Amino acid sequence: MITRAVRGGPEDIFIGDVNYDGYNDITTANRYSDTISILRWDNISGDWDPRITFAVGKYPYSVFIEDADNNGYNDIVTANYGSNTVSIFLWKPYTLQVEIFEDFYSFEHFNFTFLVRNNLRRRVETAIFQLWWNGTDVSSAVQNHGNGYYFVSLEPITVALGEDPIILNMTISASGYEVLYYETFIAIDPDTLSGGNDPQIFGYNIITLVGVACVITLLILKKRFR
Ligand SMILES: [Ca+2]
Ligand SMILES: [Ca+2]
Repeated sequence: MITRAVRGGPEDIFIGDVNYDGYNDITTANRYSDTISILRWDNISGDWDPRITFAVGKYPYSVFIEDADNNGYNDIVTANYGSNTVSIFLWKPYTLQVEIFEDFYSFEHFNFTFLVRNNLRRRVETAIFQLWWNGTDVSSAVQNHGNGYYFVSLEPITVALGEDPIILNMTISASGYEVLYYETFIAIDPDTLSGGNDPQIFGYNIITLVGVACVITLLILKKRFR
């Protein structure tokens, strides 16, 4: 048997997915402390996270998890015997964040590893990418490497001085999150790639920036100081 502490006077209990991550959690209505306790299941650690406590109305007798406002996300409601009220906690979806964790450029491949986390910095392992490289759908090239890492190898497109950088844009979705749109502009000067004789140093001679103006400015500066 496993025991977990909650707040004073647990009167009712309900198991349901309170944070819409696909895993059921435990919620109790705590009659004598006018609170609910939530134990969220953490599938990475294989245990429940420490309890979260929320104040509700007086003498909560029952708690229930269901989508109360019909937006597709579960909410938590309690019936409060002592105050003739219900307390309603509406679920607010987490937001996704993505960053380029690693990149590598050569004449054969442009390789990227993206790290996907939520706004609580927790890694998201169930993200689905829609990815366009220079306007071409390359979504099927994205590989899920686990632990929030997603790898993709793209056909190289280089950009000479004066040409526009190449857009890499994507939408990232995962259950329980609002869809995220992300884009970056990539300008790799072919001179930069051919400048190194050792392919292993290619990854260091790169220019990756967000924003067309910045990229072009830097390319010009780079040429000037050569
Ligand atoms: Ca859950
Ligand atoms: Ca809802």
